[in-house]
Amino acid sequence: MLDLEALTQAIGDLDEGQVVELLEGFVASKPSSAEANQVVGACQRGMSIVGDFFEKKEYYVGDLIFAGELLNKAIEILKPVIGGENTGKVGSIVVGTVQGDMHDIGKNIFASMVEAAGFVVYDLGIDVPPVAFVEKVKEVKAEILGMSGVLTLAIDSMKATVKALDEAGMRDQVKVIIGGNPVTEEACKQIGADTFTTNAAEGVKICQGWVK
Ligand code: B12
Repeated sequence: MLDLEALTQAIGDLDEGQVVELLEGFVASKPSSAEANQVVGACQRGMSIVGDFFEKKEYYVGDLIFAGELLNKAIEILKPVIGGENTGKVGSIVVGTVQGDMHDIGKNIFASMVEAAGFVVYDLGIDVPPVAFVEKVKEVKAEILGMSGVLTLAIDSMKATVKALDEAGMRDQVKVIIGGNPVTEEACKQIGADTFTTNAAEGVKICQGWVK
């Protein structure tokens, strides 16, 4: 198992060479998906360090952009080993980053993992307006809607989306899960989602439970 703290630190330091070396060694060791999920968690914590430096004005927007590219590269390396266990119980899920928010790294991680677990995934991308979520859920008769967002304003967009589902008379036909750094139990209640998580692997397990 690789040194998780060293990986978190290397991401926080934006040390691409070290990140790639650690991850390539890890993938070559043929890890279990549980170990791979721990590595995703270490990457996530590294991004929090980047966020803290940004808040303290030690990193700038250019560093955030680089961090985003670095994490996308990390996830590409990890893709062959991450993913929920494929239970063969498939369902369909619409995912997207909510209106006003361009952050898609966490959403992409969740989408890859839930797809690896056997779900049919309809990924609407970033900055998705409520009406687009509603139309897609209706079109593909999705069992689950997964919304992602990391900006504080994402909470309002998630709430507007659940309201739009309600107004379309569809709220009872679809389970709603939300993810991303700012989601909490309180936000979940306020939004009217069924559940929330800041851990993609946990999100996959919840979705599997829903389509049993
Ligand atoms: C990388 C980054 C960027 C990149 C994004 C690149 C990309 N392609 O996504 C870029 C440079 C574009 C960017 C831009 C901006 N950013 Co930015 N960014 C970040 C940073 C450093 C990391 C975010 C991230 O990828 N985290 C790692 C992922 C893996 O974590 P995650 O999203 O939580 O996902 C995990 C779980 O939550 C879960 N999950 C996520 N989604 C879902 C969905 C479902 C359904 C499920 C089940 C699970 C799930 O799975 C993932 C794995 O476990 C954060 C700092 C931080 N602490 O978050 C700031 C941060 C989010 N950004 C911030 C800001 C301010 C901005 C800008 C406004 C900066 C600017 N002045 O322009 C813009 C906003 C643009 C916009 N409108 O969206 C602030 C937000 C403040 C706030 N409270 O609103 C933060 C917190 C930095 C800070 N501390 O100030 N950013």
